[in-house]
Order: sequence, then structure tokens, then C-alpha cells
Amino acid sequence: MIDVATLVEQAREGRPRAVARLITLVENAAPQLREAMAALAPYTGQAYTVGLTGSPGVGKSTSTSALVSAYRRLGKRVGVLAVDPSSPFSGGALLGDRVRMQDHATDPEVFIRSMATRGHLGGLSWAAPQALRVLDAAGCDVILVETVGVGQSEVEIAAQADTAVVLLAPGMGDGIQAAKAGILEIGDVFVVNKADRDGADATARELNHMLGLGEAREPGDWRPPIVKTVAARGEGVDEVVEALEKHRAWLEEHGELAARRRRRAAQEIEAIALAELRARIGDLSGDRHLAGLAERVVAGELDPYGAADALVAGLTRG
Ligand SMILES: Nc1nc2c(ncn2[C@@H]2O[C@H](COP(=O)(O)OP(=O)(O)OP(=O)(O)O)[C@@H](O)[C@H]2O)c(=O)[nH]1
Ligand SMILES: [Mg+2]
Repeated sequence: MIDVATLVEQAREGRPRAVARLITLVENAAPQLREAMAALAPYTGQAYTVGLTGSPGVGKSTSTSALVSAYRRLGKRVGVLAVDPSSPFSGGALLGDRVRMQDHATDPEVFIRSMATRGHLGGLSWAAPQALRVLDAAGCDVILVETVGVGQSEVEIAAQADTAVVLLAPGMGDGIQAAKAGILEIGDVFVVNKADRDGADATARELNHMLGLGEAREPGDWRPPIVKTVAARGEGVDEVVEALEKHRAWLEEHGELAARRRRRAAQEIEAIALAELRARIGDLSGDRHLAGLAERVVAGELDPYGAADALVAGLTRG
């Protein structure tokens, strides 16, 4: 039996096993999760979260690992959450990511977790914020969240961070791809990785053009910087950290940090509520109330909207 209070206590002391077990509760949507979240709540709100997203293979994990090193040099405790929506392996990092992250494997001030969310009720939008809360309460100063930039909910995870980093690479037709996936809009900081390859300058120029960065903006508006990196060699990574810190300062100065966090909490509440409603509706498949409503709709005594209203009213009362 898991003693949630003990787990939370140990996680707050930064004990990796407790952190891992709490995230497993999230992953499994375990019944103890409610209690865990209630116990963690007072200790959250300290961590600065950075979402990293971009096409497969653009260098997200390599960049994340390099950013971990950079933040460690600054003495920060760092959390990494690699959200893998398709992985059937619960709690298991992808082998490639493991290799890339192994520099940090023995560092007690780094928490790395890959999270599978396939088949989750409410999926990513529900699970990722809960895992972030665990890392936050564990005293992480910075949390890096890697999600692959395909699919709306994956992009949303990055967009919900305090700062969203969108990565591109030369070649690959990345700029166009990114625009299609709708990830350019969410970028607070842009990284053109693999700058050791031909075409990095062209990609940066194209991006600059597509974002309209040359155009006039309102004074005080945030102008997303474009940073070129060779993540594999750690080049340009300090500049990325600098851009992140600038964005964070801008957020604070403009009251945007609090606003973003309120928006994120609202989305989180909505996702949990929807998952809850969905679960209750799922339970209704053999429900007499629903069967009765269906009968009346078939008989023409009730229209489907009225029936749905009656159903929802019944759910929210329960
Ligand atoms: N030439 C070059 N290769 C790089 C650079 N950064 C990463 N790579 C390589 O690109 C490949 C993909 O890197 P990852 O960091 O795994 O990319 P990713 O975006 O995390 O990939 P997924 O998680 O599979 O979407 C690896 O073989 C890296 O070694 C770079 O700056 N230059
Ligand atoms: Mg990766």
C-alpha cells in the first residue's frame, strides 16, 4: 500500500524514488492521485516551466540535455518531463532519450522522467500538468517539458508552459511543416538547431519573415528571438538560456506570468472536469435514465437536446 503522505514528504525532500512514484500515480490515474495532489498543492508555483516542441528528430532531447547542463552550471535544480503520447511503455524513457540524458543520470539535482499517456482519459491535457506539479513540489527551479510537435494536444502542452520554445532545423522543410502544425504561433523563443548544417541562416531568415518579426510592434510587446544552436556540441545553448531568462523577466514585468498560470490552471480544471464527466457518461452505458431518455427521443416525445440537458443535469447532481 502506498502511503501518500510519506511519498509527498519524501518528494519534497527531493528523493527521486518518491518523485518517480508520484508521477507513476499520475500516469496510471491512480485513485490515490487526488490525495497526492491535495498534499502537493501548497508547495507548487515555484518552478519556471519551459516547453520545447518541434518536428521529430529536430533535436529536442539533445537541446533539453544541453539546457539541463546549462542550468546545472547556474546551480539550479532541474526537472525534465518528456511526454510521449504514443509510447505503450509505462514509465520507460525511450532508449535514445535515455542515452542523451545519461550525462545527468547520477546528478541528484536533476529529475528526468518520460511519461506515457496513451489511452489516458483526457490524455495529455490532463496528465502533463499533474506531473509538472510533482516536479514543482520536489523543488525544481526549472522544468523542461519535451513534446513532439505533431498533434494539437502535444503542441498545447508546450504552449501551456511559462515559456514555449519552438525548434526547427535546416533542410527538412521545417518552416513550412511547423506552420502547418500551428506551432509557430506558440513560440516565445525560436531555436534553429543543427546550425552546423547548410541552410541554417536561410531557415532563420524564412522564420523571421514568416513571423513578421521585421514588422513594427507595440512598444513593450515581446519579440520572439531566433537563436541558432548546435545542440549536439552545446553551442548557442547559453544564448538560449539568456533568451529564456529575458522572456521570463518580460512575463513578470507585464503581469503575464500570473496570467499565463491562471489560464493554465483553468485549462487544467476543465480537463479534469471533462475527464470526470466522461467517466460518468461511460458508466451510463447501461443506465436506466439514459435508456429512458433514448426511448422518449425515439418516440418523438423529447428532442435530443432536451434529453442531453436532462442527462447532464443528472450527472452534475450526482
Ligand atoms: N548535426 C547535428 N545533429 C544534431 C544536432 N542536435 C541533435 N542532432 C542529432 O539529431 C538526431 C535527433 O536528435 P534528438 O535530440 O533525439 O531529436 P528529438 O527532436 O528529441 O527527436 P524525437 O524525440 O524523436 O522527436 C540525433 O541523432 C542527434 O544526435 C546538431 O546540432 N547538429
Ligand atoms: Mg526526443
